[in-house]
Amino acid sequence: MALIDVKVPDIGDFDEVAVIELLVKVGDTVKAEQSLITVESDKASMEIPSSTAGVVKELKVALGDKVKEGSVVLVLEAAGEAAAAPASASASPAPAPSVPAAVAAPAQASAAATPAAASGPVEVHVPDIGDFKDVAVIEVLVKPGDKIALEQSLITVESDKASMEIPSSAAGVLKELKVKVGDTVNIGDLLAILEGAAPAPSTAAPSGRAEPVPAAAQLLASPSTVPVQTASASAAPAHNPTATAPVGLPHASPSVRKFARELGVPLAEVKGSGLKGRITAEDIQSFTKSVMAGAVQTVAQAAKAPASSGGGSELGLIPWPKVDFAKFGPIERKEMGRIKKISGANLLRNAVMIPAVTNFDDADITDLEAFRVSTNKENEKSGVKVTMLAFLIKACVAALKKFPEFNSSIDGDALVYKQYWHIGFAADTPNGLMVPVIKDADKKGVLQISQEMGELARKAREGKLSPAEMSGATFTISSLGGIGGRYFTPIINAPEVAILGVCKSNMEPVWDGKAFAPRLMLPLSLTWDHRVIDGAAAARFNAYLGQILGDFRRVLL
Ligand code: CAO
Repeated sequence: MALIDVKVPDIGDFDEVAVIELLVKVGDTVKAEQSLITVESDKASMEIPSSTAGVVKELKVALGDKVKEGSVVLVLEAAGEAAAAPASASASPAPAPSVPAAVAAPAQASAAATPAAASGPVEVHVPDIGDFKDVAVIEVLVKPGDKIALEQSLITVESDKASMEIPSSAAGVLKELKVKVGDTVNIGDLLAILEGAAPAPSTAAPSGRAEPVPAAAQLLASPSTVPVQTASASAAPAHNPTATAPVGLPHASPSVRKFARELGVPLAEVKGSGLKGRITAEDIQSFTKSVMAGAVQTVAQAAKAPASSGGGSELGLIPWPKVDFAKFGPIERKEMGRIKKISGANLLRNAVMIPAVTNFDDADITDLEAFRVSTNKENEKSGVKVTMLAFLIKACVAALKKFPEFNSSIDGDALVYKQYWHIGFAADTPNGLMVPVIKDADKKGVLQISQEMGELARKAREGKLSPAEMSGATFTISSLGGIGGRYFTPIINAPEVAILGVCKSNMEPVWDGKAFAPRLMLPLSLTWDHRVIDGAAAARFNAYLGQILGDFRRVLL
């Protein structure tokens, strides 16, 4: 199979056009004359067709690249007859095979102006647009009364492969427009009548035939001539004004694209209100207004927006209510702190993306609490206070070892089972919620964990935690035990798959088979990712955790 460089064919004298769309990718099978890329100048966009059929082996251009005649677009492995074609033929494909003589010959005049006195009315006609017939007017860019500059675009016309703007051949005031959106035009059709106009000296030829136009002027002077022929080459020899825009290419004229680029508007997200869904300059303006007003978020904004400001539109939800609170009473507005903004965005993603379920249970910690209190009494002088949370961390490591999926993470279609047990714990700080991590909790004793926790909690409150001290957790515990409450539904800290919430222990009457006995019960709230864990496993995890907390010697087993 022969490898063929497919090059940009003759696109007239204008060079350095930007690649704005890649229409094929490596591995695609393309037909001869199938469009490969879309390029755009400031006045025209056009598709570059393939000179031959084959399979795309390598793309040689990327979005934003500038190309000109002869630039290699891609490498094709030629199919069938094409492969057998002489190398020389395939090496320089698409020499604008269907370019009519008009293009190969000296360039055409711009929109032809009927000779007239400098101050009298001047007729502006459609210039030579090559072989194309009945090109649809898709946009009218001026209105009567407008002051028109020489070569200012008057209308946009479109074939099925290119759109282009037709410039004025004269300067003056627009008296009358002779076409409207939806009309079809041909060479020589009357476009407009200008008053007080002075036709351009070089474009005065009444028939549209003129002296050669300098290369740089061709695009403006005869926009359709070059791009239409080049763009369509032989791909669309028959004009088809009803053809729809190529899939994936937002339907908009070059000037609208430029306008959108200047404002940073993502064209693909704008709904066109023009003919055949075409995006107009007004659509860009109203999209911009909606974004500014907060009624619409771009995809890029939604991806990086803090949770609190999410409008909900990206999920297809109705917009967040906008209330003028001051109407109902005095208010004070305070910007949210950095940590709140960051954690808010993370919490929203985790709440929305994880199918989370919470199981509630109670653990009898009567004996454990007695042990903790006596240990602290014995260790009073050491300065290290053993906390219930440190015991919980140890107990959780034992449960995670017994139920390894709780210590895993989703990675595409796979589960990653971690062979280390790093436990994060939620810490309430003046700046917001932070989650420091006790690394290798399986290798540490309760005393060491208590000591590290105290240190990390202090750093968290002082805002001195390093990123390393907050990363790598495989499971998290959120304890509200020192504060109160019964149960709650903690949000999983992705990419972890489970989190344990703990509330304040209470002395409760517990039936021991013969009588009610006073027992210190610790409320547990285990939230888990239903993609990884199921309800039975969660119930077993809680039950096992309860057994360990009820008799801590089980940790040794
Ligand atoms: N039941 C009853 N009492 C408890 C308890 C429990 N489950 N857990 C702790 N206590 C007691 C402690 O024994 C301590 O009492 P003493 O002072 O008499 O000894 C007191 O409550 C305070 O404990 P603590 O909060 O200082 O220590 P801790 O180890 O329990 O918690 C830390 C440390 C950093 C986790 C905690 O300070 C904290 O920030 N908790 C909030 C976490 C949070 O905000 N979670 C919600 C996240 S979702 O928004």
